[in-house]
Amino acid sequence: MLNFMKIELDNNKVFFRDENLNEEIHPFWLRERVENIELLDQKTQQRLFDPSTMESDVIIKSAIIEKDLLNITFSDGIETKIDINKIIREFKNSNSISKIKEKVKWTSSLNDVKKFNFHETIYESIEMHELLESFYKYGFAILKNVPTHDNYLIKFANSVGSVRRTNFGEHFNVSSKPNPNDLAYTPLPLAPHTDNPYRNPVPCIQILHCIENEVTGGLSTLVDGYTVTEDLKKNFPEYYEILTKVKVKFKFIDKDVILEDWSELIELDENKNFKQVRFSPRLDYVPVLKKEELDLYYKARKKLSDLYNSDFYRIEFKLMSGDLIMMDNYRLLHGRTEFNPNEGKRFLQGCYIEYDSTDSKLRHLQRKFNIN
Ligand SMILES: O=C(O)CCC(=O)C(=O)O
Ligand SMILES: [Fe+2]
Repeated sequence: MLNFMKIELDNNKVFFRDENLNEEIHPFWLRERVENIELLDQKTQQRLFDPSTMESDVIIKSAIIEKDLLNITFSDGIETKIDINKIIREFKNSNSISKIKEKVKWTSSLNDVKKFNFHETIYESIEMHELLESFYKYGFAILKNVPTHDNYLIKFANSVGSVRRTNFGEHFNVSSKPNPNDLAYTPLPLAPHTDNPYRNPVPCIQILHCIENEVTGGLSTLVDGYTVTEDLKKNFPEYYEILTKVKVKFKFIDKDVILEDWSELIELDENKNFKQVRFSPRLDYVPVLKKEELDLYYKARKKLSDLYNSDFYRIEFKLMSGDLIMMDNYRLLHGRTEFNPNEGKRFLQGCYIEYDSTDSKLRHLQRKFNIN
């Protein structure tokens, strides 16, 4: 698509053109993008002038195109060369990683997801790019042989993003303990859920690192909330409709905190596309709606729960000591099967990171390895 678009000149005016489009580019829009050494700090790529203080009535005195460069002289005397591909990319509003981030739907038959092997220099390697690419495709990635000493999880998390601290701490220790403030800290089974739906914003990515696992149960489970959402939309449109409309309250309490947030179980973006799922039936409270509406809501939530809990969508695997899993908490649901703590230790460490720094890491690796 990008290739068909052209920048053309007409009477000292600059146009975006393709077979359906003939749009003049505002001269000031171009003037804001000058990259001359005295106007743009070459290291930071930040402007050394402030366009918000300037009049926007600048015009183009002369313009020519030479290969991929647009040479312009503006009426305020500034002469510049602007990379045409850069402006076309901006016009298309193309995000450098949006293609990589396209989701691949999966169900229990998923079996070809590559697992990665940790080494000390992985963070700046092409493998890390591959890992993040796979993470965005499937919503999770597994790395083996990650050091299990000294909360290494935090070093990992801060090397691919930055840790989002919560009331559970910078990281949390998942093991069966006395007086737990969350069912995660018991040997009970955990049905597929998303974490921290009561937080605003909800932490984007959860990392779980297995330190020890000596029990036969305690298998990790994952479900692709994106696949389930799309299937629900196709097969049960009425249920999809109400679950994307009704906001419910999610609430977490312990002796120090009362966290609350309201959201739909399936949240859509401004284009009505999938944005995020939240599901944690231990913590959700639907408001008092009309009885008929609630009737539909409860049926819809039951269907959603049946789908999330069905064998058809769930993968199950055992995390071994050193295994680290990164999961998209806006897309995937995770859980675990029951285990018997008398069989031995099961100890995971967990933390959260945000998308922005992980996106940044992906762009950085893309630039470093010249990947388009
Ligand atoms: O024990 C597990 O495998 C997962 C526990 C859990 O859901 C969590 O830590 O968020
Ligand atoms: Fe969880």
